[in-house]
Amino acid sequence: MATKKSTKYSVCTVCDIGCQLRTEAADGKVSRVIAHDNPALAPNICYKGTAVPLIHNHKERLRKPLKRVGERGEDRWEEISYEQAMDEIAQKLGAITQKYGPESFAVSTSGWNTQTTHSLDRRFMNLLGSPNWISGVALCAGNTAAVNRLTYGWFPMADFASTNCIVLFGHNPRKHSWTPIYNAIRGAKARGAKVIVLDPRVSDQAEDADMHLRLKAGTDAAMCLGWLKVIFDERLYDAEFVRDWCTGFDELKQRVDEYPLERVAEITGVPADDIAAAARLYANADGAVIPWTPITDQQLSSTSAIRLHSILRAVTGNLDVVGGETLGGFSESYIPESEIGLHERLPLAQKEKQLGYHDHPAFTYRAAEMLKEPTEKVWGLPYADIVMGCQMANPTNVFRAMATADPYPIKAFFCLGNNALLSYANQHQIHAAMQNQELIVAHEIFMTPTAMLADYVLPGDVFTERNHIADSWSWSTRLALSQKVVDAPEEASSTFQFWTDLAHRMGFADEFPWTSLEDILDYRLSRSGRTFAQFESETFMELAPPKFRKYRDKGFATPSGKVELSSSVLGQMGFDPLPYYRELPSRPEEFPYLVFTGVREDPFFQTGQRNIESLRRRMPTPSLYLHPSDAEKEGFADGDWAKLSTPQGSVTAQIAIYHTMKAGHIRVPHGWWYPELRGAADLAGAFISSDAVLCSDEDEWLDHEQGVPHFKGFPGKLEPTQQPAQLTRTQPADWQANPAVEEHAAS
Ligand SMILES: Nc1nc2c(c(=O)[nH]1)N[C@H]1C(S)=C(S)[C@@H](COP(=O)(O)OP(=O)(O)OC[C@H]3O[C@@H](n4cnc5c(=O)[nH]c(N)nc54)[C@H](O)[C@@H]3O)O[C@H]1N2
Ligand SMILES: Nc1nc2c(c(=O)[nH]1)N[C@H]1C(S)=C(S)[C@@H](COP(=O)(O)OP(=O)(O)OC[C@H]3O[C@@H](n4cnc5c(=O)[nH]c(N)nc54)[C@H](O)[C@@H]3O)O[C@H]1N2
Ligand code: SF4
Ligand SMILES: [Mo]
Repeated sequence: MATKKSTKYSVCTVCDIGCQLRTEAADGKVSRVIAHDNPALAPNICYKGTAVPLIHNHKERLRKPLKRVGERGEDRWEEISYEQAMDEIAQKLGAITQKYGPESFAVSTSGWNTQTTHSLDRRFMNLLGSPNWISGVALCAGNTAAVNRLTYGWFPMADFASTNCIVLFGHNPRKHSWTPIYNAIRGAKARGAKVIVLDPRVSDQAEDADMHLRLKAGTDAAMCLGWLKVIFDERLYDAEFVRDWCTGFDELKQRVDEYPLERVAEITGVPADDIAAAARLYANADGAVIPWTPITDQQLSSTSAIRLHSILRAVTGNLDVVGGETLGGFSESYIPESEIGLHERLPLAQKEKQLGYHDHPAFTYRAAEMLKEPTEKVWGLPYADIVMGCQMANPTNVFRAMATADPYPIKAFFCLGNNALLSYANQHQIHAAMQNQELIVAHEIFMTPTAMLADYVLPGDVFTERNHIADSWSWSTRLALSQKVVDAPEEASSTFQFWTDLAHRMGFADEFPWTSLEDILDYRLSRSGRTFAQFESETFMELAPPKFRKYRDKGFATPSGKVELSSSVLGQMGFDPLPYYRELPSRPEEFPYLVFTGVREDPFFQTGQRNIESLRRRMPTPSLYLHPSDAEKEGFADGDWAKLSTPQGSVTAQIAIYHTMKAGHIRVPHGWWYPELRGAADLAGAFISSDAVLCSDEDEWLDHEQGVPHFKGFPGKLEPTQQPAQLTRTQPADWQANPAVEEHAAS
């Protein structure tokens, strides 16, 4: 029989950078992922992307809605129909919000993999009355976006194409990790751009950087204050821009004077001369960028560190200029999610109940309300969900409320495309929080540890099964076409469908008029006079031509209309309006190491893909990186099993000795669980090696302003241990025959 083949344009959602590529299908199944046919986009593809047929056609992919029959977390289910599941979910959510108030409903999601939510989650929650939406973006670009707004009203995008200097604070894009950014950095270097890397380790980017400063983990804010000291003392700043467009320069200068280079050298462990040389290289470049980095959004001094990046961009004249960092604004041809979310419909009294609003408000509605007027004046809409992140609840506060009902109960928790149990700090608390729920719904493509804790697990569709136009959640104005190439499993849904069907069952039908994904895409394109079908037939990518120095027309979207070196919003919320460096809490003697999470693993995205055999073969078990001198001191050889403990908890993994590690530091990987242990270990081994077990969410370990946990240098110690008995199963042979899953499938 002849094979029926088709090839479509796709935006890959295996990771969150969204490469544009092409997908082929044969006989109704995704068969191959290949590079884009546009030469500029063709290099943007990695081996996780090419593994998509293995992921989307995987035998363990969820295909039927499941309802819990055993105890919560026991992983015993019955299949039910989608319609039945949605009826029951709506009825239960209605009863819970009736009893405890709408704020007792919380949602955790990420958004880039589910892709087609179109902010209907926020819309539904805002109409229902719940402000308690959290996301992985609270520890990633979303919170960085929110904090950037405090200084100049938007979240800028680095102009890699024209820049002459790139400063990477830890950020380490590689061939198989955020490939488009890796390619953009390579392109800039080939043009002669300089690269400065600040990383305790000799990372891939550090290896061939022009300068590498090996700072102690967690000291980025102090490093930036040192750079500013040099820039101010040597008058390397853009005096005209500072005079005309910045507030608070004198106060900032006074603060910076508290950080002479000797002090900064002492804090960071980097010689003063190197700090000065790097600051000069950055400030003197004709067009320099500090691209977004996750390092500073997961630190004790996170708000200050992110603000300091913003301040460096501004005072060196790199804001909204060619080769610097551009402020994009909303797309004019695609209705932004910020508008669809209907944030103005949530009453202030409900916004004030948002968890985190009072104690850690920087990315909550509290800051958003203060930025509302200037945002509308400059960018045309009052609420800006940049990278989805600017009016979120605080995850730690949410999990605490779920576990303890303090300050009020949260009793319904929905998790969509997010493995929440492993994806925030203090996994034991998240577990207790989930155990204390009356209703948990997971929308997933695989049975994750988080989904195992749910009452209902709904199978999601994947990007090869749906039409979409990907924007970058208002970070840039790029619009990219993603086409459906095969049908989704019959009982699978998109998140668009899920929220629409729930809203229709709960009395909001009028506010959810869109009947299909194509229908809402038509709506979102309507201001540019096109339909999805037209867009699809003529465009694979659209990017509004950049305009520079736009602030000359309407100012910056801050209360003063200027770049606020001293932040009026932080000041009004009762925080230090100026950036500072906060010392780590003192370390108990028995914990001699600084532990940091991260160094993303090439074969996996975050907590995903451990069940994809071709990817897992590249990294069968998790490793703790250690410097040779520390390994010798502790008596470890490469490959030994070790227990890593912090005051918060312990995990087990294998020692990997690297001369590129910084002595005194241990790296713990993020997101490990063992899909092959389903049925053989509690929650598929979710507590054996997961970094979230180690990270504290006690107040002394949280950034003050945002309440984000410190992932970059917390106290730890190592002990030798045996390979956990369960992990002897983590061999490729076992992945083929997984008795737990097969038994389950048979039952
Ligand atoms: N402890 C700790 N927490 C962290 C971090 C850390 O280093 N340590 N890192 C933080 C960072 S930087 C980020 S970006 C976030 C990431 O947080 P998440 O985005 O939640 O990351 P993943 O672990 O990839 O979880 C995504 C889940 O979505 C599912 N999925 C994939 N595609 C689809 C789809 O199309 N539909 C549906 N319904 N589901 C899908 C996957 O199976 C997976 O379980 O985590 C943050 N949290
Ligand atoms: N293959 C693959 N690619 C990915 C991901 C993935 O899971 N897999 N995840 C994606 C996501 S969501 C993100 S957020 C990015 C994250 O990826 P990156 O931005 O590259 O960040 P990490 O890998 O967490 O850490 C990068 C570097 O930070 C250094 N570092 C640790 N602590 C500190 C510190 O306190 N200060 C400084 N300056 N450096 C420090 C580490 O030594 C490490 O070399 O990767 C993206 N790309
Ligand atoms: S870097 Fe790889 S996994 Fe990420 S979007 Fe691109 S192809 Fe997909
Ligand atoms: Mo991230």
